Amino acid sequence: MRTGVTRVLLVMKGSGALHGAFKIFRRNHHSVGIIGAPFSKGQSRDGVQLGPDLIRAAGLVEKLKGQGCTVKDYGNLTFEEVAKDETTGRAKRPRAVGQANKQLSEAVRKIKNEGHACVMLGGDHSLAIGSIHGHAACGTQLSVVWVDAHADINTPLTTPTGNIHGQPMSYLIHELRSKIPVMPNFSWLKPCIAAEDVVYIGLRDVDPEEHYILKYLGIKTFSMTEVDYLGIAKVMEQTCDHIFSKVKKPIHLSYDIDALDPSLAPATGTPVVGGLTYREGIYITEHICQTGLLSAVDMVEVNPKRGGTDNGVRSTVDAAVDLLLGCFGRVREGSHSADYKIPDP
Ligand SMILES: [Mn+2]
Repeated sequence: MRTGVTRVLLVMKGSGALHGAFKIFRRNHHSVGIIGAPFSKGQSRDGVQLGPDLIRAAGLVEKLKGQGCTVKDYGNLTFEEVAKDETTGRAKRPRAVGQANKQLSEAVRKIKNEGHACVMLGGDHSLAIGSIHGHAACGTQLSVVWVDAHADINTPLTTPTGNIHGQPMSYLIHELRSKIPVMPNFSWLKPCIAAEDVVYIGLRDVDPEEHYILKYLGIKTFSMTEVDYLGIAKVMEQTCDHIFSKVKKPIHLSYDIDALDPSLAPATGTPVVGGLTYREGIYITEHICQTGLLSAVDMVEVNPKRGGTDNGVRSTVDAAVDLLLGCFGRVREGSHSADYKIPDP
């Protein structure tokens, strides 16, 4: 527990004031380990490999420290070029994606074993394969909260584009194991997530095959329609009811910046209109932080070559930083140290 700034929060749980029992969450000290994965081969647009350094340049480490976190930056992974990387099934560049994710999995496992909450800065969303695998390799069963405009659950045989950033969930979920063909450089990977431990938030561009898979597996989803209908507070309440229904497991938050509306976060490879507002996006992180169970976060698909304008890029990167700050204790009401006193004249 952090000395100094530890506060006790009163958070109302339940669907209404009468129904709600008050639940006490203690804000703990956050020890954060950051790993950059400047990788872009899970899709075909140049620029997304610049995400990690851009997010750092916007002051992520300093700002996390400024709100009382301990931060260790593990730097960026370096990835070797793969000379011949033919398509497998329909999946493009499987060798590069498989190798990069193997490296990332090992890095994330190390960061978790050293006791940090892991922040993975992407790079494209294919990196969730290694990030979640490495996190799960620490031995505990995980819950995954996937915040994204897209479901990213095509298999290498259903994918309409071939881009593996649209497929990571299919490799990770136990129930899809028999649907995944043998892929070069993927032999290290075993599924590590149960379909019932996954929740999606922000969906609005789902392929028919993906829609079938989500229904077939009974995965909990909150598309933008549910966000509109329920409001983000109820979405988060129901998200936590779902992932905590049996046992409270550590949470892996996989945040694709394209979940946010493109008016706010245009610098991304596959923007889709009608996304989360800044406030909804931040609320998700605040709520998950308050569970005390956030164990790893991916922040992916920031692409400065897709922003259109400097302002568009800046707005996207700033949003990514603010989301990460929300994950680790920043609250909009402000905060103060426990020993603060108003100065006497
Ligand atoms: Mn995604």
